[in-house]
Amino acid sequence: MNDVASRMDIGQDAANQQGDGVISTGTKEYRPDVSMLPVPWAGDTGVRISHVECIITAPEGVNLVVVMIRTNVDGLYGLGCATFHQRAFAVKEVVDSYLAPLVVGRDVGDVTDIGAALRLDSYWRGGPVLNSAISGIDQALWDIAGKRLGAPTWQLLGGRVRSAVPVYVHANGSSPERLVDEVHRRIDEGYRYVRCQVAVPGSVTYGTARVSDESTWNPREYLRFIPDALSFVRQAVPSHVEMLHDVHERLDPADAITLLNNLQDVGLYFVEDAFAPEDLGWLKHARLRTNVPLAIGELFTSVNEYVPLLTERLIDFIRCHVSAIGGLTPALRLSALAELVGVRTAWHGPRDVSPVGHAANIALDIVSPSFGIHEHHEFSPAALDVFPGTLMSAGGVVQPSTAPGLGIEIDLRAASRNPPVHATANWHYGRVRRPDGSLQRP
Ligand code: GCO
Ligand code: MG
Repeated sequence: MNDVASRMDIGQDAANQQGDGVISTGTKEYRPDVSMLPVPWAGDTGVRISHVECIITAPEGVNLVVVMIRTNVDGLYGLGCATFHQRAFAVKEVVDSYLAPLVVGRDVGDVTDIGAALRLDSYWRGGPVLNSAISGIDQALWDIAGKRLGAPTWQLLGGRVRSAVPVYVHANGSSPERLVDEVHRRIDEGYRYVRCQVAVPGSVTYGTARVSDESTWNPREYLRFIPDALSFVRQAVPSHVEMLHDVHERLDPADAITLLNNLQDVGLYFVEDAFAPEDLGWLKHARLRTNVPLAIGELFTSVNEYVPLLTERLIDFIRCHVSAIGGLTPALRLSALAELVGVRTAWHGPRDVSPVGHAANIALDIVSPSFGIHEHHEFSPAALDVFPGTLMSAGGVVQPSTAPGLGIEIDLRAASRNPPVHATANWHYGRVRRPDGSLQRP
């Protein structure tokens, strides 16, 4: 097929829907017939992408980025999570200026090919900005795939392998005693898995206090303090309740191994990010010297980074931020590899993953034999207004939505009542310093 002709045909189709040959993607205008990627096959579904919009909203003071794909079928649209809250406006620019022109006019059924084309079109692949933008498109197409067939997306991914998704929530304490109170509060709410973070005297501790300009972090104090603190909590909490802990890469690698050894008898469900992405070479050494279950990977931005960690069984749980690797399609491959090598998934699910992203995580959890645990965030009423259908937990588990697609809607009026926060609102990861003034990696 003649490339230019096919571009023109498909472009013209999409353009006709707008009536003037020009398609608007929020802030930008472009002519799809000169920019769209052609495909050497005819559309299978007959349903085309007609409009792409990238929405940033901050109902909880954190910028959530969501891509909305409209189609030439009245009322048929999809939503995908593209949240990288530290660089939200950069993601929107990529969607508006680069990805929207490439996908308008494409058949909505070409989910895998569209994602691959977007990844390769920039020549340099990956990175959290590009991947988050691609994830927004990818998840929105999976949402549309479900809606077209009138089925929840998770049914298209292979169907249930479990009756519900057990979740963990966060408990933070200003002291070990306060942390025990918090964990009990979580138990009373029905949770059975709790991530435990506790303030270290003299340090502004990850998970327990807002980082400010004067934030200091003393890794050696943390190393000395945390094993006894977590042991104390362990003894005060019923044994059926699983405790987790996030180191957030705040130790030198040799100290991380010492910490893991000292936590050996606490019986944690997993210890997260004991090593920074720069220090993964230490995992082999950690494996030989401790048997504490290791969770890692929320900072990874490519499925390929996981391959040696999985095939060499260097970690126990994958903590991938699904939008940072490009969406549901790559995450499906990753969960399949995890299943083959006996590693479990624990997709990253803090408040800086939108309700749409959480629903995508739940879709993966309910269909994956490799599922381990789901990180749950209890969204506020303001977030529920923006995203009707947001999944809530009950009795420590989340049920997947039975609505077609991912099951999450967006109320655009509510979104505009909760506009983005300024970029500086998230400028704190470069401000945490050690007692000698040097920077501490987040
Ligand atoms: C977690 C995380 C988050 C991150 C945050 C960064 O395990 O939930 O570490 O709390 O710090 O997502 O933006
Ligand atoms: Mg973490």
